Amino acid sequence: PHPFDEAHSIPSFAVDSIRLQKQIDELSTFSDSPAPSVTRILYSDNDVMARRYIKNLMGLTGLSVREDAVGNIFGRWEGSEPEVPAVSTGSHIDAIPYSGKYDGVVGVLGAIEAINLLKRSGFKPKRSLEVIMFTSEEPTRYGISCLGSRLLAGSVSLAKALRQTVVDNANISFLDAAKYAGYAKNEEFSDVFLSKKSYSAFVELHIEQGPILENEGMSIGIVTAIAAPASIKVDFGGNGGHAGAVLMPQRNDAGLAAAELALAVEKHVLESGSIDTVGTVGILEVHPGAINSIPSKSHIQIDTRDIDEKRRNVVIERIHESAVSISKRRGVELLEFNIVNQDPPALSDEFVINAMESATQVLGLSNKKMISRAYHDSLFMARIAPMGMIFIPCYKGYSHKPEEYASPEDIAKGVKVLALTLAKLSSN
Ligand code: HGY
Ligand code: MN
Ligand code: MN
Ligand code: MN
Repeated sequence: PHPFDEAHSIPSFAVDSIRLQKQIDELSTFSDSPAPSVTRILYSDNDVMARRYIKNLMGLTGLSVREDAVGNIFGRWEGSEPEVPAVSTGSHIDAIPYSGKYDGVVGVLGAIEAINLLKRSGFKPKRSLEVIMFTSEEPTRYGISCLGSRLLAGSVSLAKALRQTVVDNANISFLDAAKYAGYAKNEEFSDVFLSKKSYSAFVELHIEQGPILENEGMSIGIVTAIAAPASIKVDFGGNGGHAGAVLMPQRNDAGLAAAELALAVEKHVLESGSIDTVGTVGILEVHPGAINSIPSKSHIQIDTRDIDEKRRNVVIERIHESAVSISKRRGVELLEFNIVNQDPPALSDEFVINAMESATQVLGLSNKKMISRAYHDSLFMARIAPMGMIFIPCYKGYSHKPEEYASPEDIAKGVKVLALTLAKLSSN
């Protein structure tokens, strides 16, 4: 029998759910917003304390811990053949404002528990196993999604931008923020890049962030592909002025231009011809933001995605055309139309899918193949290693809000599938 069978038949092949839930609850206290919400922004004090918490848990699990220049954290369990490519797993712990305590966290704390479970069951990996906590999966502070995993996957343009131009809206540069948190010592981000042979596989455990598994009563989602995300920043400029004294024909209201573009985003998405195309204007700011002052500037950020890359790119072109025509018609200046990222989708690797599927069968868990509409660090890890994702159900599919919830039982099932998948992938 191969270790895959041995591991799960040992009675100790059980998840310590009490301890894992305690860790999820403790980690959620490192937050800039009051419970039950979680806000944990890149390199903030709470982010730094949460990172220490994770490094401590990795140490207690017997993993050797290293961090790279931007704070991707790696916990390694040396295998019997340490020179062959390792198997890795992981996710993120940063949290967008007023969100929940499971997004990303389940895939970091759950991965550490999966290692503990394999150790308790006497499993010995041939390939080393690495748990990764990725820096800044969320775009909150610098508008760059999956910043840590993008770098690991070798983004030269990002490595350059982080050193030179990236600042947050408090005008703090990425470099200064990274140094504040104890990173970026030698200011060289290209040594974060991983070689394509670093890992033989990468697997991420994550809550579904959608209602399908719960609605269909399925325990596990086996992700076959991750949708193609894109984000755009747009600024309009007008003359502003007195809300009473400037008559309507004399106005070029930057706020109304932004509002019209937001509705145009919805229109172009709905006209794409597919339910799989989505578009969101999650940020819409007007300046100066006074009730009796005509907005002289507006700033909007657009998130649009699709599982079909070409269809998504058509939507981006139409949004750009609308921005130009709105600015002409309203006499407003289009100060910036910046496509921050326009990423391709990623496909999961067949061999990894089979390993996850056989793990669910061995455990007798219902499972469903599905697409991830949310993006994840897996989207970029897929560029340097065969990738797979394991989904667990979450309450009503809620995510990116405090009502986000996954039960200890569902989390335990996900951790066991992850543990068995890691056992199989690190034995071959
Ligand atoms: O937005 C996303 O898809 C991810 O949850 N950050
Ligand atoms: Mn077998
Ligand atoms: Mn998220
Ligand atoms: Mn996430």
